[in-house]
Amino acid sequence: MNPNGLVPTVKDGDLVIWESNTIMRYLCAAYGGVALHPTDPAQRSHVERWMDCQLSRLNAPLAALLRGYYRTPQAQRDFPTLVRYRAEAIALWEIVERQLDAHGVTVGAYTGAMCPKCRT
Ligand SMILES: N[C@@H](CCC(=O)N[C@@H](CS)C(=O)NCC(=O)O)C(=O)O
Repeated sequence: MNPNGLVPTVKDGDLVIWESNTIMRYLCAAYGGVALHPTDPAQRSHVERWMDCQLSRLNAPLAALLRGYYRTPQAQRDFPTLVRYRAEAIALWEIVERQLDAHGVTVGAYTGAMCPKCRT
């Protein structure tokens, strides 16, 4: 269903949707997810910056580690490169950690879309 052969891929009736952020926006628009994807431009920017950050930055070193370590036979692994990807991943996820330390959530504090558990 997905020309890239990847997940996630969602089928909603006749519509096939791929790319996780597109799926998220579609589900929010189609099924009343305004709390997760606000219409207010400023509030929406808080959500979308993390979506874009995940897509453009956070995922890359983890995907490289998945391919270079778990999907590469031990004898063929390029450990200096893997160590660089690991350091890159840690540095990026520390940004998320700092956001969580400061606000408890990545975006809910700005949009009011915190889950019940987060509010307690
Ligand atoms: N940018 C795409 C990335 C999709 C992607 O990389 N999916 C991975 C899993 S997270 C996948 O299907 N991998 C198949 C495989 O590695 O065999 C999205 O956000 O949906």
